[in-house]
Amino acid sequence: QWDPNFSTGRHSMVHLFEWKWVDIALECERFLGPNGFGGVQVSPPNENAIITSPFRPWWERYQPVSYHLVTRSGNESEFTDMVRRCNAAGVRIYVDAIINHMTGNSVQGAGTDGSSFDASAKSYPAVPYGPTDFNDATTCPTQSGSIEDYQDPIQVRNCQLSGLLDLNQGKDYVRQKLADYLNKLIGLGVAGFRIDASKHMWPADMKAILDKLDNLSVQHGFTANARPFVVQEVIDLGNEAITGSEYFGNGRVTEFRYGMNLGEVFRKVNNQKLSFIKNYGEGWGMYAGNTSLAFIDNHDNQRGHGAGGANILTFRVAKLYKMAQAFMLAWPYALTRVMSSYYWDQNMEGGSDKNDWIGPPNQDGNTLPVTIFPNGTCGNGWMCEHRWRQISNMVKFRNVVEGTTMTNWWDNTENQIAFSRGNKGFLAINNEDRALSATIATGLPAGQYCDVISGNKEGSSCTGKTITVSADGSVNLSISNTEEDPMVAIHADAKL
Ligand code: QV4
Ligand code: CA
Repeated sequence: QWDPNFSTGRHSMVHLFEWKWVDIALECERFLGPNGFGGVQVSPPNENAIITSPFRPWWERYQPVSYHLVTRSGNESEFTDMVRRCNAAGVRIYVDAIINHMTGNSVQGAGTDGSSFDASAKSYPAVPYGPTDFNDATTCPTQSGSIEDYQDPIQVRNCQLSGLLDLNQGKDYVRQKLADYLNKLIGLGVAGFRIDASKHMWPADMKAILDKLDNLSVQHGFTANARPFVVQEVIDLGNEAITGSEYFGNGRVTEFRYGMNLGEVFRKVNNQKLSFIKNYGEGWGMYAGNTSLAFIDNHDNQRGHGAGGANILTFRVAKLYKMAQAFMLAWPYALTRVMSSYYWDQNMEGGSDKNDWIGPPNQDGNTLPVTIFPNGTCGNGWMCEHRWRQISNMVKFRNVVEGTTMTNWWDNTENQIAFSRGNKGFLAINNEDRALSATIATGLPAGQYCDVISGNKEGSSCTGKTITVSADGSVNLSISNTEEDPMVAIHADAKL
């Protein structure tokens, strides 16, 4: 269902992509809990194929071998400990559930828990799955067995996505195995799931599996009868036979147009302008906010996989990225997810990154720990965008303004905008190549406020800019376009 089951007062999640369980537990206690994050999407915790060519790619984790909780992120006891500690810190855990398929049809080797499998024989003894548990020529209409035409819903569901052996979720045995796996996670205290490759499963089959799921566990702090949160990964840019709305009955759906369009707007391509986003969300034809998950980038499209293309904003274009994240977190649309990445050297050839496979920072394949410098940034190659002040403070902004509507929209018809959230918050962005200088209504009570983009409120002072709101609620605002972050954000909890 659609409710993330966050603890009170929290309203965003972060994808700690490829992090180890021990590091996520520490991050929940030392940063995410204290800074108002609602939850963490974790990488797939189930045993996956060990891919050695290329060497240990991030995407090996999208090739299940079994539902044993042993991967490069850690083992079952580490996973269990992480969920318990994060729940205790008020931070939920959402599992990336790979239930559409198993490994590639020609992948060999063993799994991360040592389990054997034989893809060519469609045999996964550690589950167990055998050939009759997979789609085949009786259910997939293509000769190749792969999806060939995305305008044919039967192929998209019953044939192989990039050669990944396609489970037949129409079978009770398969439905039960998948439900058993998800129920085990629920029993450990997990709050819900990001369901991978949902486009490639029939909504009714998914519902049959979801209906088998237990209520969330009360001893992990969930209210009685709480249902698991569900967000279904469906890439729907409006040009295929399958639409995200087919999945609304099961839970939320990823809204990829959100990040794709904002990438164009902030890069000012395709004649897009910032002033056009005054009705962003449903006004731009996107799904209803209460059934969507919004994000600027994800683990696929930050490296050219999935959807969004070259305009997707990532940590590599930090100035625009922070502006887009600030807008998303201040804007009253959808459930918001912040990406947290690791660095890799791109090798662009012919428009694509030959290094798009590179896995997490590692030593001989073993994922490196996340180290934290005294200034709060991360080492060992972890980007930690979620810890950037401009982003983490906007996660708090979203918490403060929850329940208010967007008011006082202002723009200069080009690339300077500002708006309020009721009488609780105010954001202004200057994406022009000249200064923003205007007197603008903030919706806020008169007083001095700390600008949470440039600093933090500490006691009764601000480590960044102090913004004065006049008696009539307006601000004489000037934002130079040459500032590191050409925007200002103030809110009720940052009043000095
Ligand atoms: C290769 C060939 C195939 C061939 C196959 C034979 O490309 O034509 O049939 O070998 O075995 C990896 C390799 C890919 C390889 C495949 C199977 O990149 O070349 O096929 O393994 O061995 C991630 C990566 C994929 C990766 C996959 C499995 O993006 O590159 O494939 O993991 O390791 C669509 C879907 C959407 C999907 C998106 C990427 O609608 O659901 O494509 N997004 C999700 C995840 C994504 C993941 C998958 C789905 C699959 O977000 O990360 O793909 O689980 O839009
Ligand atoms: Ca399928």
